[in-house]
Amino acid sequence: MSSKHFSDLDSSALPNPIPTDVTPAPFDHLPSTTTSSTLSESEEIPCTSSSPSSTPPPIHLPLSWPPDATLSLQWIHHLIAAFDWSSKNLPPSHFPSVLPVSVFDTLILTASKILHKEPNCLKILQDSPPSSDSTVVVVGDIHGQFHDLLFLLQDAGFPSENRFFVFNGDYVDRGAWGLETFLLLLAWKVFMPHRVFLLRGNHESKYCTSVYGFEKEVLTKYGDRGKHVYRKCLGCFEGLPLASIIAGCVYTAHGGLFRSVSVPSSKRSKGKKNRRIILNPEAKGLSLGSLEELSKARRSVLDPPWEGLNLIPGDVLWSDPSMNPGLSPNRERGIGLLWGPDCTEEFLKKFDLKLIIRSHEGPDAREKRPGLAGMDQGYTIDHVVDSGKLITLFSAPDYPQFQVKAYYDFEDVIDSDEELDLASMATEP
Ligand SMILES: [Mn+2]
Repeated sequence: MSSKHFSDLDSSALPNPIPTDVTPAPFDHLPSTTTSSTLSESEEIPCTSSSPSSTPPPIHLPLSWPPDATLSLQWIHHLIAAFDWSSKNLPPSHFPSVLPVSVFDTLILTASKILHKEPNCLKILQDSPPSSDSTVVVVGDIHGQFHDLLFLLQDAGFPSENRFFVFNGDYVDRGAWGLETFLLLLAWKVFMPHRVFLLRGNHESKYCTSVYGFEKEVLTKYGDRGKHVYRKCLGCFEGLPLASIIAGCVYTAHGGLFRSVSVPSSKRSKGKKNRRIILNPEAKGLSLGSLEELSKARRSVLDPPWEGLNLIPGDVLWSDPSMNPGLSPNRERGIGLLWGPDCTEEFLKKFDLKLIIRSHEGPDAREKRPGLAGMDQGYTIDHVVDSGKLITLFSAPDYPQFQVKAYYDFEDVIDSDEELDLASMATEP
């Protein structure tokens, strides 16, 4: 595909966002990322092929944590070169010879500490003057397509003092390099915590990663230390913030809008009988939640609940727009909501916003959604209302992509995460 699968916020919504003084970071020492080799799992470390990607990167492997404990741009270049090379030349089980568990531990601990402290809804460029020449690049689902992430970073330019990135979740599952993708993003987060922002997707959860490949990928790559690595990843997922507001006018989240969970005091005092009104998602009076409610939600859950009182994380991560007006339970997915153009208008107007950017629906999901545009260009404009627009953004081109054997049986499991298997989730400890 030739189109961009990410969104440069170069609309009038943002103040003067076109950078003039930034050139893309050099990739010239890296092996080509435009071709991808097919790799069999039995392959030994090849160093004799004439393929350019077979040349080991000019860095020392395994990677080590910097002695002064401070990540540098050079360290990130090394990480990229090492992951790009190993993804094309090493069997997955040799991954610890590239990134030892001890280095993984330090990276994920350092990143988790930063992420857990962030608020549910990040405020990005909040106080930026209108003359700011900053750009914000918003990225949709990546789903383990590491080489596409490298292309995207090269094409948009690396994060920098005036180039911000907001990643809209779904880093892992389906693609074969979810670990490389997530770890590179964590490294950027540690290196530039106020320029790179990582939101949670519905796949950053225990349920999804156990069905769609990431757990198996981690166990394959880290062997007998795999369970430890997988647990640390789940702990980090719990810390990911849910949403962002950019320059006071753009709301971004993986799924999108969310319900109000506030209980009118008159009902609360009536006790148990009326509590059922809140617990039943099909109850009348489903209404849009506020940014204040979003800020108070408890996001540290392995799997966002689809019942009970803590429903906002599940809505933000799983909901979809609809062309039908109103808010209704998302029966296709079994969790989250469907919201109509009237809700988009209500939300934008109430919070003085111009744009909603959400992700979550790839080409396969969109094929089954009559009335909504197909995901062939990487984004769709779904709602156009008085106050602004709603965009769906998906950044995994040619998805689903199986350049190497996927870590889940894509013929056996459901072909989209449309139908959340509630029975299976309920049995999870
Ligand atoms: Mn998703």
